[in-house]
Amino acid sequence: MPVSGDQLITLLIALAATALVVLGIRRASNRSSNKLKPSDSGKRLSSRSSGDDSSGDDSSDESSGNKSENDSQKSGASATKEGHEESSEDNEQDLLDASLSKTRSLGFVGRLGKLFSRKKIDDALLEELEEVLFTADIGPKTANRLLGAIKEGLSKDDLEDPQVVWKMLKDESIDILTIESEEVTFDNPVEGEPFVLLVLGVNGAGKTTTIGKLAAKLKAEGKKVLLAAGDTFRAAAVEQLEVWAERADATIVRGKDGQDPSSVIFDAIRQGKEGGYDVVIADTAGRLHTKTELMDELKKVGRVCDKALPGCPHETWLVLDSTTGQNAIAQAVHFKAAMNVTGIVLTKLDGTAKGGVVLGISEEMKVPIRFIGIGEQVDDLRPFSPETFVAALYQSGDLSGDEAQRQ
Ligand SMILES: Nc1nc2c(ncn2[C@@H]2O[C@H](COP(=O)(O)OP(=O)(O)OP(=O)(O)O)[C@@H](O)[C@H]2O)c(=O)[nH]1
Ligand SMILES: [Mg+2]
Repeated sequence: MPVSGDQLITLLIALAATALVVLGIRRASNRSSNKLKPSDSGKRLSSRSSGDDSSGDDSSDESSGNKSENDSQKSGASATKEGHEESSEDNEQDLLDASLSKTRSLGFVGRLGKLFSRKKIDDALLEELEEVLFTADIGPKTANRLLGAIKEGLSKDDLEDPQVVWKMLKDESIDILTIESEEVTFDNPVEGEPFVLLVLGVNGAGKTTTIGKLAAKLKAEGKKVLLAAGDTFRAAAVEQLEVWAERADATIVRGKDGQDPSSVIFDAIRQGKEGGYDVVIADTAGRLHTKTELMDELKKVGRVCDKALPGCPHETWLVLDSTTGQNAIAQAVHFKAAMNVTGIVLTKLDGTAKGGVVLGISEEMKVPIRFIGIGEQVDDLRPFSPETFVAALYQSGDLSGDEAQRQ
């Protein structure tokens, strides 16, 4: 059949259009299958994480992805880890700095800072220093020690330099807070037996909250955790621990209301052993009719722990509310006289001006501070480090920049 010129042109146009459509579909399918390649999606992620979000161009996206891959290969995994560690250390310091801001502005460090902002230190200033230290929340024993370090440890020339005196205060504070002790790893040296931690403290100090935070931390480390609801005197106390157990994904052993706390803790330790748990944390009552009754009850708990599993509790921690200032020091002394306290947890350091109480407790008790509570959330429990704490505590008085701040 003869074909006219017009028909030929229409046919060619149709063919060309079909070819274009086929090409377009192929390209599109290539692009989408490329997107699904794991290597490419990895590159995209790494380029995003390096902050290169602005470019919508695929090629530059890829090249920055390759570059960061190569860079990370060059520097190696350890460098990346160090980077993370450094930034998390910075975060920790920032968090603590924020928590202690009231102690620095309104507490004794704030008052000291005002004194030392004067150009020269004279006898009048030393007298004022004495007054600030002795009226602070650190207690007279610690005040004496700090003052003694300044008066006896520094020469006349040293005393004229506020920065030298400030550094002496920091160094002596680190000394006060550094109590030699073995690190607590929450591992029972006896295979197949749980590590048992007994938690004490007056009502409202933050025992249950601390136990919940700690349980979550240990669970995140892969440990099997059992909580013992040993505060059987208040129904609400058991319920509170139950809420935390759920939050931390830990198991809880609870008795009946009014059941003897020792028997609940005994059962929990036994169940901890039989059930292959790594850690048992026992909550206890914070208030009974009298202080003597409370201490007798706690002593009994201690004895029963040893019956359930000889040698335990492996650690006995006293939880103290830092907002109570010197009262916390008095409580610490009282508990230490009755129980073998092996660690302190200081709660509510966020938002208190009485952070200096940490020094008083350490000097008075000579028991290591294990953790500090800086909020009500599950991750607001931090391991205590004297250096980090002192850096945050005395920060505002550092006059010579970063180096001095981090000393
Ligand atoms: N801001 C702040 N609040 C805290 C911290 N730790 C505990 N709390 C709060 O303090 C209050 C008392 O805490 P609990 O854990 O119930 O104290 P407890 O020692 O178990 O008290 P009792 O069961 O009455 O003996 C709660 O409202 C907690 O949320 C902390 O580090 N910071
Ligand atoms: Mg409680």
